[in-house]
Amino acid sequence: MDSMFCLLTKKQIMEIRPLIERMKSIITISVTLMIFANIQAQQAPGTRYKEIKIDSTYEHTKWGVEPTDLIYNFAAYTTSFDSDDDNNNDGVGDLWGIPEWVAFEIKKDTGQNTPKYNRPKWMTDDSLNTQGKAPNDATYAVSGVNALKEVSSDSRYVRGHMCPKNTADRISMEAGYNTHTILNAVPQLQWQNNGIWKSLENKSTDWADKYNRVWVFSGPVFFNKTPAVWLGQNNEVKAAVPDALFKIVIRETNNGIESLAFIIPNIIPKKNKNFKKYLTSISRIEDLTGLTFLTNLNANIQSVEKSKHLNLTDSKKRKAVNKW
Ligand SMILES: [Ca+2]
Ligand SMILES: [Ca+2]
Ligand SMILES: [Ca+2]
Repeated sequence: MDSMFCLLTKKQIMEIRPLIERMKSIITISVTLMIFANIQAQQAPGTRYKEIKIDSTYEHTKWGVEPTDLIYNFAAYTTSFDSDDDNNNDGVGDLWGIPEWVAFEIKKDTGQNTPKYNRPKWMTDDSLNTQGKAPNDATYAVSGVNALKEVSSDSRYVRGHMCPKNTADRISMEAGYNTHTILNAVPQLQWQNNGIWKSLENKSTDWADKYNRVWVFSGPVFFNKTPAVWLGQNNEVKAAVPDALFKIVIRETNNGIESLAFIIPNIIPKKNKNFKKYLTSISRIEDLTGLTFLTNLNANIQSVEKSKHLNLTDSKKRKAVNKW
């Protein structure tokens, strides 16, 4: 009986061996596909950058944001650049030539001094530029009008950082250098960029110093979800000019999070640096952009946090910001 059982088992094994081999190759192919899909989900940055050293103690997308488009991870930030998907749901794909959101964590300044270095030149992403998806210098030169003395340098569109260079310099020179990419820039009116926007950026690093860590989401807002103004002429890749910029700043507390959300119009004159007046709710930004924030928090906490600061009076806005 025993020997017959052994014989049968061996025979059975021989019979099912081809099946086992087939299953092994299916598993190998599946694992390979899964690894490939993971690589696909995160885009490979071009060759122009300084070395990208990812520091795993930074959790740029800790609180979650959806949807994602072309995702690039840098040391100082994560960016989701617009692909040829349909942004405004009119059934036709569109290319904005800018990121849809940029997420970054800012840590307290440790006093570790990144040596001073020359402000880098803006970089395009060669691969995306060749595909007609990312603008280059020529696109932005449309608004350069440097030869026109009548037009001051303040009243033109420039590449505005979403994750600021100063913030990234807290990590390293390479991290700061790698903020000067089209993957981290939207057209901003220079006086807005250098005025109210800069004040809010500086305040964000101050908050990181005060609270050890803060997290920022930043990106473009198009009223009615469709760009009205574009940079770029003839065959240049176009870049959509946002009507406004959003910035959401988050800090962790003992019982959850606190957040401040702003929508800053792209036309605020340089002398007006009062960003407090532009405090709004995260829900308002979600309505305008179609993005969903704080997706890593449970639904109840999300809805409480997102409805804060909606339709406050100027004096209540001031109080809410001053509490930070
Ligand atoms: Ca998109
Ligand atoms: Ca698109
Ligand atoms: Ca469309």
